[in-house]
Amino acid sequence: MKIQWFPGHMHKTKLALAKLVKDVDIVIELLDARAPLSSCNPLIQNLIKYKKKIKILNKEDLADDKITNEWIKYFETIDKTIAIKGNMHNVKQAKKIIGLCKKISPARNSYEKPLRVLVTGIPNVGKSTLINQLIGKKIAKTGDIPALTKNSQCIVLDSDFIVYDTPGITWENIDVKQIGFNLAICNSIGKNAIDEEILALYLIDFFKNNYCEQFYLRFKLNNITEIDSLEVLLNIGKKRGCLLNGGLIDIQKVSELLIQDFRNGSIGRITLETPQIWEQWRNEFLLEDPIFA
Ligand SMILES: Nc1nc2c(ncn2[C@@H]2O[C@H](COP(=O)(O)OP(=O)(O)OP(=O)(O)O)[C@@H](O)[C@H]2O)c(=O)[nH]1
Ligand SMILES: [Mg+2]
Repeated sequence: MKIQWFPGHMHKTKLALAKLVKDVDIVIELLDARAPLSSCNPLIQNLIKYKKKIKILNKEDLADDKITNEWIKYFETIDKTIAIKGNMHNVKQAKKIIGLCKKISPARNSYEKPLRVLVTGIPNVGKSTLINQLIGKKIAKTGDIPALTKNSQCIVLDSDFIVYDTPGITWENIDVKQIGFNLAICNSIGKNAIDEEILALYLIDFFKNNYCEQFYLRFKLNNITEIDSLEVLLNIGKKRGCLLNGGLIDIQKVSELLIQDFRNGSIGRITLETPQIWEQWRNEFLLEDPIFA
């Protein structure tokens, strides 16, 4: 099942990024810590291949800390990239990131030679939020909707430090179902690109093998491994009062509720993929690792 979500402004962004990348000293790429390699856009990897870069596994407050550490190690050893955790609630992170950028490009430190930093990544991963943190003001528009930022924006942090906020970008054809679904679950794909019921059933299948206890606790369920996923979804709907007239379960409503519970961390800190799972997919789907694109 191919997922296609590449709205018009992303074509423009693709061209703008290609141009901008040439003019900056450092690229900060934000990944979603809950799906680090699914959120590693191959199109971006291609553009930033030869640049100094920092990968930030953002929204780490929503992800499984142990697996985030594994991913950090993965990017540092396999990709030889600086990788750090990102969390908008961490008030110290702006200072740390600015310090890191200055350390990477020490020569760019004056009005004549300002340090130019580009922030990029898939939609809704937290780019504009990070920019606002870096500059200490709410200049860039933020919100929990993929593709909120539609145009690139240059913001001067200091006379010697410039940051660029850019619109989130996906890639034309997301061929592997798991990647598309993980991106959609993390709310980085537009609402119309995939049906919520399909997504909710996929998520239940995931919870049958991962984080079972947390899932059971959240929805007051018993063992679900032997139960059909639709049955589980209907059961959650019943418990949560997602009912239509006549007492039927409102499948759309319960699907949205389940996905939203995942997105806002109500089920717990969950990561959808590990380096080991990625290895399996790579063999199964003959995937090229996006970081080697
Ligand atoms: N839990 C959590 N939420 C975050 C974090 N960073 C950003 N968000 C939230 O994620 C949503 C998207 O943030 P934005 O900064 O608008 O994302 P963006 O990458 O600029 O999105 P586009 O412009 O649409 O590509 C907002 O609701 C933010 O509050 C984080 O570290 N943790
Ligand atoms: Mg934005």
